[in-house]
Amino acid sequence: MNDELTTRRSKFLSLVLRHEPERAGLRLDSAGWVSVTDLLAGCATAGRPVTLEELDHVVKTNAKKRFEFSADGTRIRASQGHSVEVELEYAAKVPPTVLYHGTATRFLDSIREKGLLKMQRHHVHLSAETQVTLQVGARHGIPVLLHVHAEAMHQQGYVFYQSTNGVWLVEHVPVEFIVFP
Ligand code: HQG
Repeated sequence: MNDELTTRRSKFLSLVLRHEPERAGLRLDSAGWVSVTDLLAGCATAGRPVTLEELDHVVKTNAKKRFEFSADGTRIRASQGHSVEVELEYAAKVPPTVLYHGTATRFLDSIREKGLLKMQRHHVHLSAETQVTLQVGARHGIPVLLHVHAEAMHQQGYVFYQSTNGVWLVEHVPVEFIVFP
């Protein structure tokens, strides 16, 4: 499968597994899983057919590891990034001292006022590295990297989770824990 087709498949899977499962006639279970068989059938019905081999390829090669199979391989879900109601059941985890958030300069005034908000997602997304994080910011405008004092937040009782694909998740980052450039 060429890169363009893989990206197209991945985008439709993101749409179905995170935001609009009904587009493929599906319902996610409470932890975001759907049966692989139902997904393939649903994609075909939606006019976006995908084979099991293609699905495997997308799951394996996706740079951000957006999707995961269940241990027995019969179910699939998005690892994070949902707008539909799901409980991903990640265990709370102690974060490193500093985590990063990539955003756009045009949001800075609002972030200085309200801290980092989860917006349409279930959590604020943070990362332990800076490269991809800047690209995440660049999706929204001129990118800017914020440092978050995650360990200090943890010590004050904020609960952090880490998704299967390594993204750190937290409900809210109050402004006093953010270092602006
Ligand atoms: C900003 C990608 C104004 C926030 C990535 C961000 C990530 C505020 C935008 C994942 C704000 C929300 C998430 C405030 C936060 N005022 N703006 N108080 N607080 N914002 O897309 O973090 O490709 O929902 O800085 O890898 O950009 O989906 O979040 O710019 O992990 O797999 O509001 O998306 O993964 O935008 O990206 P998003 P994000 P996927």
